Amino acid sequence: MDTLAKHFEEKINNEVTIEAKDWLPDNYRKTLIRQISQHAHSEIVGMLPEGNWITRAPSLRRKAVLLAKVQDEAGHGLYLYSAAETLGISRDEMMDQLHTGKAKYSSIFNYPTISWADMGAIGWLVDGAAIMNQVPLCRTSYGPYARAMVRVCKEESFHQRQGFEIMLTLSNGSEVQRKMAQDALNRWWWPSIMMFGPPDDNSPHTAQSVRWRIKRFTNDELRQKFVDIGVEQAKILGLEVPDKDLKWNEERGHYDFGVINWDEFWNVVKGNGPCNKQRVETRKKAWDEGKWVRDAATAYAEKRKARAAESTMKAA
Ligand code: FAQ
Repeated sequence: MDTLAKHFEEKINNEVTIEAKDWLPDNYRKTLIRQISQHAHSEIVGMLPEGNWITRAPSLRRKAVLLAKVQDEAGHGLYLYSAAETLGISRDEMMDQLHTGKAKYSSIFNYPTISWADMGAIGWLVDGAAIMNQVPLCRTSYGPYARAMVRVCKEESFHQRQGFEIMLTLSNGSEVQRKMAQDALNRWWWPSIMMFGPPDDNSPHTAQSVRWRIKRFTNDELRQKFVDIGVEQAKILGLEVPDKDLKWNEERGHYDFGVINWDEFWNVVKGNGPCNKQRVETRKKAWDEGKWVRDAATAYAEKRKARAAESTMKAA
């Protein structure tokens, strides 16, 4: 092993964060670009299912909260794209990969939001799953990613609480509202536990990512933690988790749960979920329609740079 690689390994083993200017093995860089850019794409595609309900929120308070949440997701995309850029990929390249299907985004955002209760279920379950996955990422080995995650997690906690509160209000409301909440739980539970990715014995990246301390837990470990917490939270809501095989296992100290439909998961990941085409089309349209804004911002930045250079020359 050459000196640079040895130094890198030592840093990883001693929990010293890797920074943008450090030497990195090529595959470490590639893995991070893949994971961080896919994470960023998930944040901005994730704005769409909830954006669908901003104009139909049931009160001004709910509308303001939802609007703020969706804006937060855009901010998360921004921190993450910026973190990925430190690894040598441009924003345009990442966008191209999203638009051409070369890069993935989370499977969960390919499901439709058909009732107001879905805003509750997404906040409670989807943001809940995101936090479970992302809190350990605050200790990921790449510094710019870890630091971005600290702020993201603070905001995700607020998102999770607002979702749970929507579910609590609905489940304590009229019979129709309670049914709406149960229906949302029925539709979002399984896709949420799929979010953690394929099982460990079918996850090509987990072992190496855990060795590099990019991932701190495996997909199955995080999924189990999420199920254990989610089932207890559903009890508080008085709702039933749609899994007849769910059972507390005294020996393991965890809930056993039913078999996940991995065919459905891969089908969605491959682009055949209920909303995949619509999501990518919407993103492409937003990108095309935003071109004039990017052009104007670039022209303005260039002009300022030229002016600053001119005044430095004059002063010299
Ligand atoms: N969907 O070997 P692994 C959010 C792919 S943010 C689609 O296990 P890895 C906030 C995977 O990319 C949600 N594809 O891979 C929010 C790989 O394909 P590739 C996103 C998936 O990377 C809330 C292949 O399968 N969070 O929700 C999925 O070690 C509400 C093999 O998988 C993050 O991205 C999936 N669910 O582990 C926003 C967190 N799972 O790349 C709005 C950071 C796996 O070889 C509203 N990412 N695949 O073509 C991670 O922790 C990891 O990347 C995993 C996957 C755990 C997602």
